[in-house]
Amino acid sequence: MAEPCIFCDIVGGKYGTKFLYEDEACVAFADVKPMAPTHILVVPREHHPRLQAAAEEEKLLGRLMSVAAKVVKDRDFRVVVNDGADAGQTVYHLHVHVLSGRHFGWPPG
Ligand code: DGP
Repeated sequence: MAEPCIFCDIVGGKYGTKFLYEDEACVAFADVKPMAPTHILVVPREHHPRLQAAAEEEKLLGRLMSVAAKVVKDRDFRVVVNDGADAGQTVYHLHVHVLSGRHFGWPPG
């Protein structure tokens, strides 16, 4: 049996999460712990534990970037993928963070 996965549950509609965008490949919804005035997660419907494990999925990865750009419309924004524990990944279902509404420093923390 597959491991429980919070994002699989959200994608499957278990909690009635409001989707800001959805198509056949992915959904977008607000992060529960926002790090910026706007903090949206773009999440594939299919379970891939992390970016490294989805490296061959070029079409899907392109879609995630395309949706990231669409959900923030024309505002300046930052896209982040935390891939693995040292990079800060806590949910092991591939997702793209889309952050906007404030200035972001560089280098990131
Ligand atoms: P990461 O640390 O890169 O794996 O990001 C996981 C993000 O997911 C983190 O910013 C908090 C968010 N998150 C975790 N659980 C939930 C949830 O149940 N609902 C929503 N909307 N976001 C969640």
